[in-house]
Amino acid sequence: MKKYTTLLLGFLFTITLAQAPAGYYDGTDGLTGYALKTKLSTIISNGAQDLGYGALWVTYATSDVDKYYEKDGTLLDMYSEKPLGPDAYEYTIGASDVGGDQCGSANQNKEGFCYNREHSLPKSYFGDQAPMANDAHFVVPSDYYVNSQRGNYPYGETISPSWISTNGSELGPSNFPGYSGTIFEPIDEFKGDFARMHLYFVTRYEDKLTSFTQYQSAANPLDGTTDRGYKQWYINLLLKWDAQDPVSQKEIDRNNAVYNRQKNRNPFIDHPEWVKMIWTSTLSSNDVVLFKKTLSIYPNPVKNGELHLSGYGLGEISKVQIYSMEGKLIQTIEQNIKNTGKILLQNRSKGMYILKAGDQSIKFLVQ
Ligand SMILES: [Ca+2]
Ligand SMILES: [Ca+2]
Repeated sequence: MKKYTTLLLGFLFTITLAQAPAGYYDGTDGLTGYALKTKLSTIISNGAQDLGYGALWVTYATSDVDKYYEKDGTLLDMYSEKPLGPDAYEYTIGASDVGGDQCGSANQNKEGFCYNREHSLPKSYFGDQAPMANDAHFVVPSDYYVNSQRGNYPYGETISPSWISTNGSELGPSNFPGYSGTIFEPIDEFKGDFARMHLYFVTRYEDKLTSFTQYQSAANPLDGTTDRGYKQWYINLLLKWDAQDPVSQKEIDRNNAVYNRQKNRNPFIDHPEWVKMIWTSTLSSNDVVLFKKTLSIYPNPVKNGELHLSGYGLGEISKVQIYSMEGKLIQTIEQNIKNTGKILLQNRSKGMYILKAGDQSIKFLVQ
């Protein structure tokens, strides 16, 4: 009985932490569409504090700690974290003069050297102005080198990456309907996290969006409107990512930690249902099927050099290729791949690999 009580208390505690303060979202009842968005914009702007750019380092010490993967108290960097582990490197939180790995003035162009502050919505899209530039709800800690590779490219999806980071984040031409320029694709684990950050941005800064048109470019997904906020292809992308990677405990904790610092919240973490109540996707069901990744690998991690592929459309696939994380082709399997059919790996070295079949890429770990 005592055990159940403890479990129940733990459960209640978690739920309590996940909630916004009583009354925070007062006035939203019955609202939908862009009227709801405008009300949320007022709510989350009210009392929001701009702590400045330097304060982000301090915020990260509570908002971006790995309590979910290695659970080792190192920095949780979404551009280098490998959910299946092991990470290629870990960062100690804090400035270098106190033993941390925060970037200083002598940064090196390689992964794993230091972490800095990444505007997940590039700062060039809004002229690097405050308070946007200092907002921890979408400015996150990330590896310096991956951050610099990403540059000012919008997020998107690619099936032919020109560059892949150690955790599988990709740079390449967009394959997402409606955009064909270069994009940066974070790993699946964090796609919803970034989608909800970007939906927060066009809600929090709704009254400033028209002024950002002076920074407009083909790569900039902001559309200059106060309501929808982004070009339709980008809304389609964010809604897809929001649906495929729902709110996690990591995001709930992060929302609370940022709230404790800058006194405003991301409403789409507190109320995920509001995303679809405000925005509408124009992706046709064909597009959704075309871009739905249906193949899966098991077991993953792979043991004994044997992996099995399963999923829709396998019968039409006659070639499977396996790549290293650096993009080097390791093995080509040219045979009719049967559902749950076995593939024997020639290279059984431990590490992360990518399997490509048709237009799909799947990452897997060899143990
Ligand atoms: Ca980690
Ligand atoms: Ca996630």
